Amino acid sequence: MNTPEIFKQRLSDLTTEHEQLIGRENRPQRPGNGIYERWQHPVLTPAHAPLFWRYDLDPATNPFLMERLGINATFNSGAILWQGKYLMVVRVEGNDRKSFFAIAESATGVDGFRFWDYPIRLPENDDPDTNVYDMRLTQHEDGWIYGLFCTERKDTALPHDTTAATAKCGIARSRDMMHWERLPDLISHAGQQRNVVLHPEFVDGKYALYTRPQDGFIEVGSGGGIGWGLCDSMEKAEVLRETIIDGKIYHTIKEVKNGQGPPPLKTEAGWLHLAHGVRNTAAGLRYVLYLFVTDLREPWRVIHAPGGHIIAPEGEERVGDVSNVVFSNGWIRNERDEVFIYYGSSDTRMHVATTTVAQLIDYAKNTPPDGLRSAASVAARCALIDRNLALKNG
Ligand code: M1P
Repeated sequence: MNTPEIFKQRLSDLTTEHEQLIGRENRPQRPGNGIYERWQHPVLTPAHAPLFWRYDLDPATNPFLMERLGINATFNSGAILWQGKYLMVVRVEGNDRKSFFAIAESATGVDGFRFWDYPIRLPENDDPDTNVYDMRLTQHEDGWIYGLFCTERKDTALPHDTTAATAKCGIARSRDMMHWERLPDLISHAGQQRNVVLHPEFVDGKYALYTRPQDGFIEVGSGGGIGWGLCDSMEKAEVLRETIIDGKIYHTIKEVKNGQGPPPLKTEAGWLHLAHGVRNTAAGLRYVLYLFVTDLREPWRVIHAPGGHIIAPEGEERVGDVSNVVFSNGWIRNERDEVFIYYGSSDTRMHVATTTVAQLIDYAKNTPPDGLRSAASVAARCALIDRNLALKNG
């Protein structure tokens, strides 16, 4: 084949493959665990990125139809139900390791996710971001949709360490998901900030934030845990005091660190929270998701803390750029009180698990808390066995 033919054939093959991937029907994996249904295929992969983001489609300048700007990963997405559509604000990472945000839309929430034509052109502020990632979307009662994300920059205090970064909470807001206004970064007074999430309602007339004060990526310093702080304004956001509401605990799924996932969902039983917990292993860090519930009037007070993880990496989810990780910063409750939990696996791709508010509340109330000792775990299991054998034996 000559070069124009190669170009034509490749374009046709790539287009067919891409459309097949986006049109691929997804199915729930049954019978599942009764808490949620995992879906068979990832809902978003790097291959979902439009061809026109990756290839120069002009045969004159790209006769071999080479990929010019590869996409390495599509993961850790914020999520929102917007005008009847399921939207993810995806953390897209190029081959150059820079992350950016782009919106992918689906009519069903479980398949058919297609990126909008352009990534979000997030305005920078005076101190440009080196890398931005993991946006949490909050539809606040003040009328704005806020996107809180991590902004990383070189740590200038350590000029010779090319890996040293500072992490802060960047803030943007929108009314239409298309135009984004950048606000100053959150000022906090306790270490670095990743995983900051805006509570959807005012608390005592103030904006309320879930924070994660920590000295470094692993080093906790004086902080660690999911914090709670109030601030007067999002236009000059500053939390003066952070109180840990859900701390790290020895020999649990959140022994090394944890962080709030998406904004909590308001239910009759309290605020439903999804979070990630991290422990260390000989094979490296292991990230899992867990659930807890806080009081409706006092969202900083944990009232149900089911023990253990609700979602841990399984199968292909266990392998990727950063293996053995599941991470969620987006979920959607629809008008039928169904909940779509979007989670990234191994910093590579996005998945969905579906459930309902009723199931999550049942899980939260009826899963025994972590007894923190093997003997307590055995006691909880024996209590279950006792009840079941009594049932069986009449
Ligand atoms: O690589 C795993 C995760 O690491 C960070 O999460 P955390 O700050 O809680 O450790 C984030 O960079 C996240 O994006 C990533 O998935």
